[in-house]
Amino acid sequence: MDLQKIAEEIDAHQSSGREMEKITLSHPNLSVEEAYDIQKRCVDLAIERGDRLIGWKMGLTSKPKQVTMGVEEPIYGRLTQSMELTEPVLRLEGLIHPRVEPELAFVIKKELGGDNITPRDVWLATECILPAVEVIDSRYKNFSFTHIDVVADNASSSKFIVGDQGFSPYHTAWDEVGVSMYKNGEVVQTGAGAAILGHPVRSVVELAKMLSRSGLTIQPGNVILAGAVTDAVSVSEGDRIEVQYDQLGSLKFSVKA
Ligand code: OOG
Ligand code: MG
Repeated sequence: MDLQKIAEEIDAHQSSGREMEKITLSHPNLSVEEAYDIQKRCVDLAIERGDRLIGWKMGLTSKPKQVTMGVEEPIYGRLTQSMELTEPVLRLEGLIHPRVEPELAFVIKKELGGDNITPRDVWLATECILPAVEVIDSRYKNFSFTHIDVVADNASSSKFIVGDQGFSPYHTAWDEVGVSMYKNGEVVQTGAGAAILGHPVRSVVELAKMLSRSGLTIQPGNVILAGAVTDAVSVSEGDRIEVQYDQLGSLKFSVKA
């Protein structure tokens, strides 16, 4: 099996914003390890074109999302510079069927790695926590995939935005932070930090452990999206999204063509 060829195919769809068939239809025997290998090759292609790896995301860390997507296991993906929105506008050009979800982002200041990491290690290595919104956009038709497909497609990573204000890791109990997401002024989702594996810190623990299986570590300066607090919501041109986080203020952006 030519993993590079599969990566080049997925990369072409990620770059052009055209949907594709699931890779498991034509390659039914791919393993999870091979899917992560394909993910890395896709991101390496973006890096060759001038992009830069700036962090990681965890996905499918909440029960409601696992049930919605039909994949009952957390996954990770790679975040690059070009995915970060630097102004509060989501442009639809190059996207297929984007969905938005409220998240919390950890900014890491010390290398984190190994398979015996604990929450304490994560606190010692965390510079700050930021409110965040992730835009996911599966390259697969109907936003439908298996575990292997979604891992290869970089865990549906597309765009993300983080707040300007960082908060100390000790600012609040992060599992108790309530989140409300509004679309065009109406509440569309509510949840709390505990939706992320019981506590968002556990998501970073899990990421470090998963990466260590491939000999990788979280680097100083990395940003980590810990996973969605609620189900994701579809957006289209003209939508205004606002997410309010208890004690942390809100994040807003608009969706344009
Ligand atoms: C996979 C990515 C899920 C999250 O926070 O749960 C994710 C998907 O649902 O397309 O980013
Ligand atoms: Mg997410």
